[in-house]
Amino acid sequence: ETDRTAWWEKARFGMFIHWGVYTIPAGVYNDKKIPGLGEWIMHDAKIPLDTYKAYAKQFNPTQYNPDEWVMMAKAAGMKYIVITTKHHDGFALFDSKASDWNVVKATPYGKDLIKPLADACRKQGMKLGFYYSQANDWTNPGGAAAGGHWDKAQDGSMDDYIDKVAIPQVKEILTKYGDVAELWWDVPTGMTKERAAKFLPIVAMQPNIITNDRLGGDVKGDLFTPEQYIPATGISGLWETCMTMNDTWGFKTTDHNWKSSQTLIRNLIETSSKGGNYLLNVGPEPTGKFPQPIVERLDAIGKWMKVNSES
Ligand code: FUL
Repeated sequence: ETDRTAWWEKARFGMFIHWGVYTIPAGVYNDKKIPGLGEWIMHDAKIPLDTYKAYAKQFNPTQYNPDEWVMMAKAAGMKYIVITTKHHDGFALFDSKASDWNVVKATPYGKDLIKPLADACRKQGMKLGFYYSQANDWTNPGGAAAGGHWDKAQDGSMDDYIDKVAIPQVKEILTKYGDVAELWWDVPTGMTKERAAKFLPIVAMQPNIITNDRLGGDVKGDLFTPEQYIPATGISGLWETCMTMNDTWGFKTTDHNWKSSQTLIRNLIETSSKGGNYLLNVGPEPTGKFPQPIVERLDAIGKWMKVNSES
């Protein structure tokens, strides 16, 4: 334990939020149900860039109420939130000068989604962390795609993408929204040591930030990140199990395979008893609302926490 990580080690429970333009197709493309993760639909269905980008014109989360989100997380006993500022589809949920494929420029909503969440978290004493897909970017030219590109418009130099999109955007999210508690890199396709090293001076602009182990290029980070499982005992470093409530991170209309509240509570108990944190995912609808099964589960967890947790 260090001063920097002490709060995190006591936290035990956080909320992961996956949100973006993939909530418009929500698992269905050309009248076909696309199996797999909702946020991977562009990749898995090989949707052309123009077609996928057009979904943004329908992304209008007028019911977005970040104060309510934070209240729900808090009531469930969660101590921090990590939200996707940009997932693999390249769509930025924040105002960005580095790419026009962002919520302000590309959607009818036209407003930064991260700023009001950061404000709500600050007001309610909730820590806020950012997920950022640094390597996989399926719409900004030159961005990597696990398995290769499927549209000519994706072609370009990955180094240019890193220098002109990823680095400036990470700088934006780490300088425009106040203290950032955690930085969640993901899927380091094509991430060499040289490319990874370029991010480090920017990360250092948030001296108290906690980073995960997915930047690539042999950079270790603070957190080991078991995905969809709880590891055996005996892990020495800090670790954070992330997990979905159904079978997708991003909202899908076709996924009803929800874990019971009892299972989720048991997972939280098992994770914390083994010394890890449980980062439990919610995938909001395109309107900005949490799906009802999620609201019910957060509520049930909160009721249990009220009786059984220290704070
Ligand atoms: C994975 C990603 O590819 C998924 O879409 C999701 O974000 C998960 C937490 O990490 O590796």
